[in-house]
Amino acid sequence: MFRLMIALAVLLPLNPAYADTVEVRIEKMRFVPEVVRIKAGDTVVWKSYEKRGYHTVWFKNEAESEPMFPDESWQRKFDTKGEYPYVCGPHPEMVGRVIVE
Ligand SMILES: [Cu+2]
Repeated sequence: MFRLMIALAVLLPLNPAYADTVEVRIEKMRFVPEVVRIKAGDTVVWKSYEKRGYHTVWFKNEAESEPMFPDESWQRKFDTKGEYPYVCGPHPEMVGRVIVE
C-alpha cells in the first residue's frame, strides 16, 4: 500500500498550472480543427499530414513558422489571453484561429 501511494504521488502532477499541448492537423489544405480554445500557458503544435507540398502558420504582423513538409511540425506557446488568427503563407485561403482563455 505504501508503495502504491508513492507511485501515485509521482504520477499526479504537483503543479496546478499544468500546461496542455494541443495538436492542429494540417490535411487536405485545411487546418483541423480550424478553431482551438486553449488556456494561457498552453502550446499548440501544428503537424502536416499531407502527402506533398508544404504549409506555414503565419500570424500576420507576428511570427511565421518554417515551411512544414509532410510529417513536419511547428509549435508555439501562448502565454497571453486573446485571439490569434492565422493563415498559411503560400495558401491564404487556409485560415485558422487560436483562442487563448
Ligand atoms: Cu498551406
